[in-house]
Amino acid sequence: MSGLLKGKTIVVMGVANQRSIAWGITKSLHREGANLIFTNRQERSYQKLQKLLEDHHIEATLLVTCDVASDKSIKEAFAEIKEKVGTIHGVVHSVAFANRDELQGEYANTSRAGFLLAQEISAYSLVAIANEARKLMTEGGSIVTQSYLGAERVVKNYNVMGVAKASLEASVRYLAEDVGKNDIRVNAISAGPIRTLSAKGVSGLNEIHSVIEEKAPLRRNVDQDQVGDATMFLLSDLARGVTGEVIHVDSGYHIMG
Ligand code: N5H
Repeated sequence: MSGLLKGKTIVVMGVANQRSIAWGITKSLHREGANLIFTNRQERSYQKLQKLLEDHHIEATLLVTCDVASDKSIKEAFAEIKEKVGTIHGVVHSVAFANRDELQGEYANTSRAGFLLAQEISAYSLVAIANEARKLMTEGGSIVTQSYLGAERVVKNYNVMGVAKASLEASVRYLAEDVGKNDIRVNAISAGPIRTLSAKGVSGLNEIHSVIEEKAPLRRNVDQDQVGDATMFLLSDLARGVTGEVIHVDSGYHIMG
């Protein structure tokens, strides 16, 4: 441990299991000495998280229920954090959802309800969370979300999620302007493809991984730990001059024509 986050309290949203990007991030934040608060959608997910934390000898400051589809739930979660912990210095937003049947075929077939659901969970949630979290960031802060190249380019099958991530990345910029006056930074990591529970069952992942090995400058795929370290950097004071940015952690794949 080099203690880059010593004395900082960070809320991590989106750990489902050991393959979650948010879990890779958790390990990096813990290594650097952060106090960690976790949010989960359902209380029954606590057990899995608690086991992971135990296995890795990580002591959570607090576990809170938070359903990002509900303003009431978001408000209650941050009220509980305020009451039990007080000031926070960071938020990790690693949450997304789209209907599986809309992550294939033509984007043009996206339903109104499916479009709105992807936007609500994957993009609007950052807005609502930033607005609650800022009230607890009385010493300044850093908010980091997770995106993907499909926000910038057409990536086969990503479809409605690509449009939601475009909205998420634009939200990062608008939010950065709003909360910058309170010394709060907002940034995104655009990670290369990683096999997580969320993406389980979606087609075409194997092929995308081999293309990265062949074409990315570093000729290899990225993992949760690499995303964890880059996210840690953005949460730390090393990144104090960085806001409104999208950093690609993708072996350089996005620069290739
Ligand atoms: C081009 C690709 C591959 C195709 C698209 C993948 C999109 C994945 C993201 C969304 C969030 C996945 C999703 O919502 C799946 C759900 O419908 C079903 N899964 C679940 O309900 C599981 C159990 C839970 C845990 O998932 C969630 N989200 O709650 C993109 C890939 C190359 C890169 C990639 C995998 C990007 C990404 O955004 O994750």
